[in-house]
Amino acid sequence: MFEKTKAFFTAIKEKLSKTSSSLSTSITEVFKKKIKIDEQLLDDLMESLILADVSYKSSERIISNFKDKIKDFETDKEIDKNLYLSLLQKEIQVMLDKDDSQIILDSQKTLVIMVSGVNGSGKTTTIGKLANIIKKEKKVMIVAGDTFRAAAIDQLKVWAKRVDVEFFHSDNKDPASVVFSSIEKSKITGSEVIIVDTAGRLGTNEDLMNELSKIEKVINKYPDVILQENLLVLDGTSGQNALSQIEKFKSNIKITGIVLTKLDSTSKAGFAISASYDYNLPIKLIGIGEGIEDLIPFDSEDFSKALLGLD
Ligand SMILES: Nc1nc2c(ncn2[C@@H]2O[C@H](COP(=O)(O)OP(=O)(O)OP(=O)(O)O)[C@@H](O)[C@H]2O)c(=O)[nH]1
Ligand SMILES: [Mg+2]
Repeated sequence: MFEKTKAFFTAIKEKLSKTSSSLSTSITEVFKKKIKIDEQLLDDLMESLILADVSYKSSERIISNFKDKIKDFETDKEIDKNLYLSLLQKEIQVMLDKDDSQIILDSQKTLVIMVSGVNGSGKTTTIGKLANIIKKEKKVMIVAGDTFRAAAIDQLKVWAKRVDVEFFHSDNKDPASVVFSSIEKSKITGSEVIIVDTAGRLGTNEDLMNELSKIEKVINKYPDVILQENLLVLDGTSGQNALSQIEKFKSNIKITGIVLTKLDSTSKAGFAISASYDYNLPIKLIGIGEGIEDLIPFDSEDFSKALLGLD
């Protein structure tokens, strides 16, 4: 369902070039300044990682494993920048690798994908793009669980039209009731995958967070319906702040994966390493633009290379 072509990879490199700029430039600068590996160089690398929004915990692990890898190299020789960059990249790739990074939709049951996150992170847009991918194999219904604003319902409706999938909304203001009705409706329409949009919320608002767990409970009541994915959408430009968003959402609902959006316009996505490593969450999809095709499966190798500006 989520296949990749060669043309696609070329496009990605282009689009991810902003993601790569900050970290790769600062790391390359570190290697440029120093010609030997020493404590100072390792400190400078650590600082570059932290400035690129990688958490202290993740940065420490990268540097300490990197140190282990290079301990057999002769440190008094001039450094081979490319070799070291590729060792760093592999360390980062391992931290981004997760067994469950794929969205799998091969069940016979009705599968629900719930999408949440803070305001403006890219939830609704992601749902439109995701519906466009899934509809190639399964009958999709997208559900306006963002009952907060009429404009939010309209925005999702426009996406439904654009990608030509079924759209469900209700006048009921309670999102859990809307989801309940959408599941009932799916039994009539034969929809196999239900994607639920939710209103943007800060993880600090307890009432709104309870609303999300109420939706989870409604879905879990049906034996023939599975909450297959509970995706947290993080704006790639939000830097370290994204990590506190993870913490708050995770303490209220069972997040199954992360969607990183706006990677076409940010150089602050270093936090992705920590999202994966510190919080043990797979990054499943990345958003690389506002267009219908601009949602792709996450690839730890491509992403870590883009971060370090490697081909
Ligand atoms: N460049 C870029 N823009 C994006 C991407 N994803 C979403 N956007 C834009 O970000 C803005 C917010 O996107 P929405 O999908 O409305 O975000 P949301 O999380 O549903 O917002 P609320 O419902 O208000 O909480 C829109 O202008 C989108 O076009 C992306 O991957 N790249
Ligand atoms: Mg929205």
